[in-house]
Order: sequence, then C-alpha cells, then structure tokens
Amino acid sequence: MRVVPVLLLAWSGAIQAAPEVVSLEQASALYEQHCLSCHGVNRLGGAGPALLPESLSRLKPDEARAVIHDGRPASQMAAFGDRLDAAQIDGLVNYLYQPAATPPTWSDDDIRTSHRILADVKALPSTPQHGADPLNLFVVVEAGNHHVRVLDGDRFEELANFPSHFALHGGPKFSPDGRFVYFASRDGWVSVYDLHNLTMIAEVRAGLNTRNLAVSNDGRWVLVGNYLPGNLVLLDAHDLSLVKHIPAVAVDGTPSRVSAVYTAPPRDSFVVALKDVKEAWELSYAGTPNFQPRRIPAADFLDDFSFTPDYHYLLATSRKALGGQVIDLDTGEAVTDIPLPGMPHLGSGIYWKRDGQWIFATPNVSKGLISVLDLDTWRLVKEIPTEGPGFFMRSHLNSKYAWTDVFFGPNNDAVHLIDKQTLEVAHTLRPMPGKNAAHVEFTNDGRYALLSVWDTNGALIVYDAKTLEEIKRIPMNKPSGKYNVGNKIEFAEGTSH
Ligand code: DHE
Repeated sequence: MRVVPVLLLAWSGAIQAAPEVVSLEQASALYEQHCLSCHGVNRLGGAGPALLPESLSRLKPDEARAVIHDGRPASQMAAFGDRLDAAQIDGLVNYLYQPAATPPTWSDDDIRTSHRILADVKALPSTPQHGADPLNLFVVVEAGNHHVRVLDGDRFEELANFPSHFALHGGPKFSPDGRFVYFASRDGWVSVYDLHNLTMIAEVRAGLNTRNLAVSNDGRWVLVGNYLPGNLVLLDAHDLSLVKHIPAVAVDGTPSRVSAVYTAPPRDSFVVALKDVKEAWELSYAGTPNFQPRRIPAADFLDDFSFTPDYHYLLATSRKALGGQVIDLDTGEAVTDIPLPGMPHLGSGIYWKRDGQWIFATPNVSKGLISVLDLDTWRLVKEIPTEGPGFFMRSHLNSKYAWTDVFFGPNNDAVHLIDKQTLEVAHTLRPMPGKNAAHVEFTNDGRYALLSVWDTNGALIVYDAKTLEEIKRIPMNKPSGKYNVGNKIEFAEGTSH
C-alpha cells in the first residue's frame, strides 16, 4: 500500500525575498503554487491530507511549522527549511489554520470517486493463512509513523506491518467472524483489511473529517460518523461501496456534527451521538433496514457515551455539562443525571461485577480520578484518586485488576492497577520512566496485558497479567491503541466497544 504523506508541499519555485509578515493573500498564493497539487483545491486534501482547521485540530501550529521546515520521517513530505524562509512558513501555517472561504463539501460523487478496490476478496482463501490463532491476533495502531502492525497474540511476533492513512483514530472495528478489520482516519478515509490473508481489500474517503465508524453485528454494514460534513455515511461492509449518506440534522433542522457511532449487537442497531443538538439516534439494521433514525431526545449534547452490559441504557456525557446523563434506549426517556464532574472519557469506560452487582468505571480527562458507578442505582460508588487525569481503562473477565493510565500531567509515565473488588489502587507501574504510558489490551484468555509507551522511541510492553512480570518489549513509534480480535468480536467484558 502506498505511503500516505502527512503534509506534502510540492516545491516548484526559486527562493524569493519574503516580506517580514506574509499576508493571507500571499500565503494563499504560496499554497496554490506549492501545496495545491497534493493537498487539493480549497485545502480539502488529495494525495496529502486536508489542511483545514477542522482536520488540523490535533496538530499544533508549532508542529506544523516544524513539519514544513523539517519534513516528516516515514512520509513523502520533504523538508522546506532550506527553501522557504521563516516568514513564508509562518504565513503558510497561519493560512492553513484559517477557515475555508467556501464551506467544505464532500458529495456522494466525491465518495464514489475516492473508492478503490485493492484486492478481489472472492479470489482469496477464506481461512487464515498465517498459522496463528485468528482470535488471538492483535491489531496495533502505530501512530508515530502511521502504520498498523498485526501481532500473533500467542508468540507476540509480528505477522504484518503496513502503512495506514493519516492519523487513525478510535478503535478499529471487526467483522463478526474476526476476518476483516475496518479503520477510520481523522481525514475521512475508511479501509478494510483482510486478517486471514494479511491484505488490504478496499478504501474510500467517506468524509473530510471523521470521528469513528461502527460495523453492524451481521457484518453487512459500516456506518461512519463525520464532523465534516456533519453526516453519517453508510457503506457496504464487503467492499466499502457507498450505500447512502444521512445528514446529521435535528428534528428542528439544526445541523450537527456526529460525536460517535457504535453498534449495539443485541438491539441489531447503530446508536449515534450528536454533538451540536440534543438528540441521540438509533438506526436499526435488522431485516431489510431503511436506516431512518429513531430520534431520542437527550438532556444535553452528547460528546461521548457507553452502554450498560445489556445495551438497555446509554451512559452519556457532554464536555459542556458538569455531569453525565442516562438514557433508556427502549423508552427513549432521560432517566437521570449522573455525577461525573471530571470530563469522563465514557467511550473508554468499562464494567464488571462486584458483590454480584454491575459497576461501571470511567477515567476522567480533566481530573485525576476514576469514577465508579453502580449500574442499578446510578449511584456514585467511589471516586478513586489517581496520579493525574487518564484516558483509557481496560480489564478482562479473568483479571482481578482494571488497568488505567495517567495520560496527562507530570506523572503520565504511570499506570494504575485497580483492584476490581476493593476499588483501591493495588499497584502502580512505571514501564519507561519519563515516557507516557497508556492504553492496555488483554490477550483473549486474559493471561497477558499489552501496554503502550506513547513515545517516538516507545514500545509495546507485554506483561504477565497476574505476576506483572514483563514478558516482552517491542520497540515502536508511539503505539496508540491495540485491539485483540477475540475480545473485540465477543464484546468482552473489560474492553472498549
Ligand atoms: Fe479519542 C477512541 C473521542 C482525542 C486516541 N476517542 C475515541 C472514541 C471517541 C473519541 C468518541 C471512541 C470511538 C471508537 O473507538 O470507535 N478522542 C475523542 C475526543 O473527543 C478527543 C478528546 C478530541 C479529539 O481530538 O477528537 C480525542 N483520542 C484523542 C487523542 O488525542 C488520542 C489520545 C490520540 C489520537 O490518536 O488521536 C486519542 N481515541 C484514541 C484511541 C481510541 C479513541 C486510541 C480507541 C480506544 C479503544 O481502546 O477503543
């Protein structure tokens, strides 16, 4: 598969004497002269990614400046520091972060034109060709160099290593049999990869700025949630061909971005959170679906959510509100508010049984605490103090610990292991002191826990989940999430859905 450039500015001119401050008009001319051929008209992307504020939100201006000046390793983006002076680079960076003059659009035709079939699935063997246990493979997103690795989860050996689109975000999702894995990149690309044959099958650009995707539990549909344009894009899961798009518009006509979309297997439906209007949507995929959203009024905007184990309730939050909300998916009623004061990252929340009762625990991105809720009473059972705000949390049915990172702040090299019954921090690990430790996933049997060190010179570290002994350290460039095929397709307790 091709290497995807991060910022691909094609230089085609001589050095010019530049003014001290480059105006937006001058920067726009620089863009047209040097960048447009790869990054597209109106900065909407092409061979290179879109360069709009919406798609650059994760890249700080200083980082963009450095990329233009120095280029980016493992991409086609060359260094321009010897050809563009500081004022020109500053002007370009300033220009890239300005909203587009004409609102960006991405039509059905654009989606269809971007669609590429890369392998003929029917001509490929339908059984695993790699000799490893197909239910114990790990798909690891290596964010630092925009690659994906496939690991054998028994031997922790690499089976494949391939380039991804720019900035994959959210967990990859799997077909119900675990054969296919679906990726979404922040700049709208969706890809499907065949894990039996270790081959990319198809890709399509479903939007300009994408949140995440979900795969229906019958393996027929992929639903993509977009920020830009604010819509849902329904794809045929077999080849990613476009079925239709569904504008994210509230009952009163207000447009919205899509915060997230998940599949709810026992309900045979997709559940969608909308970011700018107070509605959640449910779209059934049972039988011959028409994908008309069922609108559920919400007490607040939904930035993120999680389900109860039976998928009866939705636990949702809003970054603007102080707490959380519970919505009954059957009746469509808002049940109660829940006290979640630290900006919970509910998509990373997990549940387990304690004294016979389901409890739910979530990290918080603005406070160093884990919020633990009783799922019968919605009562806050405990706030467990941590060494700083966290992002991800993981456990396994066979593990007595819930692992959670300290993603932000000076202690971001720490990982806490919380005893699932006492709700106390039982152990704190510092896998690589001074480097950010984050995101854990267990092997299918729960025997080993794989942890990321998010650093250019980082690693994926395999721990014995009981003795906490380090088993293996695989050097990697900012490995972000890792996903165990079996845990994912079983929607196992302790992992993200
Ligand atoms: Fe994520 C999952 C939202 C920033 C890495 N993140 C998710 C999901 C949502 C979400 C809704 C669940 C989707 C899914 O898995 O299908 N993330 C947000 C944000 O709103 C936020 C705070 C701001 C933003 O920029 O969008 C945000 N996320 C980040 C990051 O900065 C992270 C740390 C680095 C990155 O890659 O962008 C990041 N998010 C992740 C990862 C997952 C994720 C690795 C999958 C977790 C999993 O285990 O399933």
